Amino acid sequence: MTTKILAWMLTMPPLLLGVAVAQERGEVATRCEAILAMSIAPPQIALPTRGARITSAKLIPAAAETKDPATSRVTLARPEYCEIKGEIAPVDTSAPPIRFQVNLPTEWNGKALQMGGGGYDGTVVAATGAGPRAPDTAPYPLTRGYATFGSDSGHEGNDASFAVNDEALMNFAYAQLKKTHDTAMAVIQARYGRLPSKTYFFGQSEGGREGMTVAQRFPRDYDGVVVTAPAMHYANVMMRFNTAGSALARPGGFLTAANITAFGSAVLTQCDMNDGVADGIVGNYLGCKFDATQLRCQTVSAPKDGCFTDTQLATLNAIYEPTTWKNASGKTFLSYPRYLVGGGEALPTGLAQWITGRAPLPRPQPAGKAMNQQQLGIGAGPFYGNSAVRYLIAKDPTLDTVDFDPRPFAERVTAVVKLLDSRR
Ligand SMILES: [Ca+2]
Repeated sequence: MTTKILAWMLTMPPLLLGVAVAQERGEVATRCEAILAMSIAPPQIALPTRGARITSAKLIPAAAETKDPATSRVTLARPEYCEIKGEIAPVDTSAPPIRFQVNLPTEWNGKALQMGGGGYDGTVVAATGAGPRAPDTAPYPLTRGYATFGSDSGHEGNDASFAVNDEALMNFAYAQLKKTHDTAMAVIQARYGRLPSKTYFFGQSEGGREGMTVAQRFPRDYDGVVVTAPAMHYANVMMRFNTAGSALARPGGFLTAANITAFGSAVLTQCDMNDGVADGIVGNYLGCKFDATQLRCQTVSAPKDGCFTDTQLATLNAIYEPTTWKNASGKTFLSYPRYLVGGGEALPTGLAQWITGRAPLPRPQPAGKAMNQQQLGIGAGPFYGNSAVRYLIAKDPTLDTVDFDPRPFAERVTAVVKLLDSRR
């Protein structure tokens, strides 16, 4: 609301004041709904598309903070904003569209924020909530007046099955970030009559890779990028997950909850004091030279109390060892250093969530969508890794990925790494 209108209203009696507010709200709603009629032509988007269309435009009223009595989960206050949903049409008609959402606050601070996804993406990032690792009570970016936007990255579903389509893979890798950005800029221009003075990107994990990707591929579009835990070596992360999943699926190779507890305790025993303070935090994780042999069971025939058999120690090694990918002639075409041991392994968000889950990958492995992470209780990593090998690399939804041999796929792995990894 401008100062001029405010000054004018202060001179009016209360009844007329109500009428003026209603009129202004009506104008804001009309301006929002008018965006539904807009279409974005291919030249307005710097990478090839068949243009974008708006599928929904509605004014969302301001909402106060709420707390879910069942979960105690707090949803912070949101301001009045215009919610725009739409689709960017692919060039290849068999590729999925990029679905996006742009949120235009009535009280705009003149700036914009693009938010990234997670895992394999596959759901529209609404961008109406908190940024990554934001304090619980920090007002949402939208509430602070940013025009925010996000997308589903050009496919639906949090698995890699989209990757059998080249345009969908390129969209996921990087192109959708630019296409979504350019489309959102056209929508912002239509609503406010000008482009943002500053544009930022927030993302975590896969969204962090997206942030590093825009910084490397489209640096002129952004004034700042904020990322946490960026999965920059994405293809490697996914292939490594399959290596871990393979070790866990071998006979006797699975790690139990007791194993993980014992491992976490041993890490703290060996490395907590490296930083000079016994506080359960391995501050000097680079100095943690963890010796796993201390976890070996004394009586291999009767492992108990979380001790590790030799097969389980091999699994632990497989989870952390360096990656060396060789082609069919034995030449190394890609390598990555080992993972670090640094505390937090036994937290619920540690190995249990990311690597082991409740059960190993089943053998034989069910095909495609039947490989359901939740139903089968597979760790996130082995699930993602299986999906990566099947769809990103081999394009075979029925492939059993345990002990997958990448050698025949060296060319494809190299191409996928070039597309997906933020290492330009
Ligand atoms: Ca410490």
